[in-house]
Amino acid sequence: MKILFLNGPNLNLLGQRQAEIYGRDTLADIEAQVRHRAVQLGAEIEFRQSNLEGELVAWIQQAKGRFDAIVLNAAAYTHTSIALRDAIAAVGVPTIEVHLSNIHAREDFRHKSLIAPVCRGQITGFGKKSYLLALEASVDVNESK
Ligand code: CA2
Repeated sequence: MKILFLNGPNLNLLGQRQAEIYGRDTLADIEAQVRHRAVQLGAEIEFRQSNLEGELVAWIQQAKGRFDAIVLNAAAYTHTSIALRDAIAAVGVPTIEVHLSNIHAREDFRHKSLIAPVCRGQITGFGKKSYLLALEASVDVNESK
């Protein structure tokens, strides 16, 4: 089973600023923890980050036939991107929306996720654990296919 982890804009800054919201781990730290758990679950993962909406769209399109699930932290594009939503809907690869912070407990503009309706589910608010929960969910989604 192959799972693609995609991370959107500014997540490359994790661990440097706003630790009170997003925690002290860098994205590389989170990747290492996801990788460790993936080995235990017998899953193969690929982990990517981009600040560009079009690059994220291209990666989602290319996931068809190559990955069994996508875990997507679209960051700010969560709240704005019809392009990401259309790409997720078009490829039909089960996609799990993930967030470090609880988007529903923050500013009003973060409450709305444009991608949620085309995702299998949303995991939000558990810090780096959100990624580990999303990994487990991806494996479950594929095992119950
Ligand atoms: O909680 C999440 O995971 C978010 O997807 C993070 C996004 C935010 O726009 C979403 O509403 C919720 C922001 C990622 C930016 O991360 C930074 C990390 C350190 C310093 C500055 C930004």
